[in-house]
Amino acid sequence: CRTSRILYFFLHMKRRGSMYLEEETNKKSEVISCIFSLNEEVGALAKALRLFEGINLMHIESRPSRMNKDQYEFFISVDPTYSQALDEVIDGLRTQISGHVHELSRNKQKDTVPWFPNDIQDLDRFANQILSYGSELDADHPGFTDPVYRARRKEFADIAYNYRHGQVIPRVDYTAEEKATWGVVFKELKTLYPTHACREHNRVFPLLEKYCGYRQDNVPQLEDVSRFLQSCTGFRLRPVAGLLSSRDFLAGLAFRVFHSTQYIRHSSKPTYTPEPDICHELLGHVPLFADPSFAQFSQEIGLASLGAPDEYIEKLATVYWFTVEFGLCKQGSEVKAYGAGLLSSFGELQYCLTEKPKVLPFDPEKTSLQKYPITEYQPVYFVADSFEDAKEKVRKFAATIPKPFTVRYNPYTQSIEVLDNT
Ligand code: HBI
Ligand code: NLE
Ligand code: FE
Repeated sequence: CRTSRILYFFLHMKRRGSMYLEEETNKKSEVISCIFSLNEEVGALAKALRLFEGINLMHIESRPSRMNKDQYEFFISVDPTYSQALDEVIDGLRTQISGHVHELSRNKQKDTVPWFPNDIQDLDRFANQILSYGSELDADHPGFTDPVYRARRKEFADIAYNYRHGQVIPRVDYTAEEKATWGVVFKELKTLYPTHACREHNRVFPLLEKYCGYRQDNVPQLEDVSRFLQSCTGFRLRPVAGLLSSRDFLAGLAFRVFHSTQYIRHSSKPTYTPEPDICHELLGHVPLFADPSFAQFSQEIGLASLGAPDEYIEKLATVYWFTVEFGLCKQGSEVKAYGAGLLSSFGELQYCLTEKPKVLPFDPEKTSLQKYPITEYQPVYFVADSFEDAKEKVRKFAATIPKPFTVRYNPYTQSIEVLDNT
């Protein structure tokens, strides 16, 4: 419908504006706009524009109306300091000029919709928005006092900073020490997967060994894995220097893009690290992104996050944490791990299926409020009945997020379509 095209256009406007101005993500739009239509009557536009005298117009654009071919539509943006005066203009347009007037961006809710990527290439803008800067490790990190490790992390950070969508992910020659760390993690986890991992993970793992170089003595390359994933579910990897904000990270999933670290954990502590690293991404996440049902589940969390208010981003991030990162799942009469944080930690994978942690049924409404530690084993896990069931529940939860529009992903154009709800 017309309104959805208009809103779509409007959101694109904001995006372009913010690209040039380097605005904060959550900054309100800088202009207020309206669209009005006029009959094809000589002098109608001049008459209408007279109403704008004394107002700072910032943009005007015309187009033939698609609804009525005798009409033209005019899109106008004004400097927000003239907000009051625009009320009068709109009144005047409605009463003195016969056209239809549609106000944009005066609705408070629409005005504060946080920016989100509309196109897969927009993800390039996240590259330098890393939370705890790539090589700036926290003081309690095992690599903090190791200058060699820190310098190496900087090399990986530079690959990620310079990466642009569509490029081949640079290959890395892992050092003997790095390969040894991978080897320990790989070997220990492989003995646990048959009994502890969900069946989807176990189904994909042999394919990764066959096609992507998953071996104890080889660290697989992101590019090879990304190509494999694209052929399974359309998911792809892009290198990232470290942690992104929840908002940015979740937005990637809407495009079936997974931001993957490329560095490896410090060799002093191979069986558990609080940070994502290549072991976590390749052994924990990748096998499940190759599963169609799980891929869709992940993308839906991503789509739900686009334009959501901050408090809902936090809730969605928590849902993500207790599913994609630390989820347990019923399979037949057993409970198995499908969360990547479990599938990449030899220690926690064993621990999570013992009697020690508390286990609750997955229910997004409640799960989204659960507090959790990020540097130690989880005290609480949530069990889903199945991916399909989890997806249905997250879908219902997502519908409660207040947004003045709905989104869907167009895989042909790799962009987000925005549909107005009002
Ligand atoms: N950033 N690079 C990266 N990798 C993650 O796994 C990740 C992230 N940012 C936030 C995040 N995970 C989660 O804690 C959720 O907030 C989405
Ligand atoms: N604790 C996990 C591991 O050691 O592989 C990483 C979790 C990242 C969120
Ligand atoms: Fe992860």
